[in-house]
Amino acid sequence: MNKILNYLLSGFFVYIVVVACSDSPESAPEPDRKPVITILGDNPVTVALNSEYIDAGATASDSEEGDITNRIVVVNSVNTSELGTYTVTYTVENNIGQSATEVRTVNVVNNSAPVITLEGPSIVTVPLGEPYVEFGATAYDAEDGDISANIVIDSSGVDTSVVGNYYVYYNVKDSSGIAAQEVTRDVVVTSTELF
Ligand SMILES: [Ca+2]
Ligand SMILES: [Ca+2]
Repeated sequence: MNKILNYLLSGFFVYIVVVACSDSPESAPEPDRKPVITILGDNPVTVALNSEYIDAGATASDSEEGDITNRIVVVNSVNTSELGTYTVTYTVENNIGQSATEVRTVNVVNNSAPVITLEGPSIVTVPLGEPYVEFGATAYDAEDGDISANIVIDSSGVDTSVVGNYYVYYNVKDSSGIAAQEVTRDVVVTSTELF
């Protein structure tokens, strides 16, 4: 009996919440929603003084209009020749004039970026069906020294069961959060057929 009462009460409660939360009880059309910007890469991001700042960009979508990334307007104030904190501002507007804005913070610091060096050849040929064997890489940072152990190797795109050209990506950051320029290795999977 208590169970049934509880059940009825909880149902009633849910009903009250639903009614209280819905500002348009009659099935009015969903209001057109604002676009949404998604910043790619780190935010905030730390870059070395006098280095080249390459912005990782952003994407924009609108629930009614889909992908509107190509309409993003970027204002990039980053000056890597001067220490400081800068911003990259992304703004997008949808077809009915609703806009969205996101801001990335970029810290330019007096600290150098690490450098990645590949071990082994930069182009590796793998016979179809054979495993890809990783040669590895080393990373050196002027402030931190050898940070090879921190390299993140992404070979997830390599499929040696299909003939083709693939890439392995090598990335590392120093203790200040400064990323090395990404290094790639080309993996060529070739057919073993003989003619
Ligand atoms: Ca919309
Ligand atoms: Ca460093």
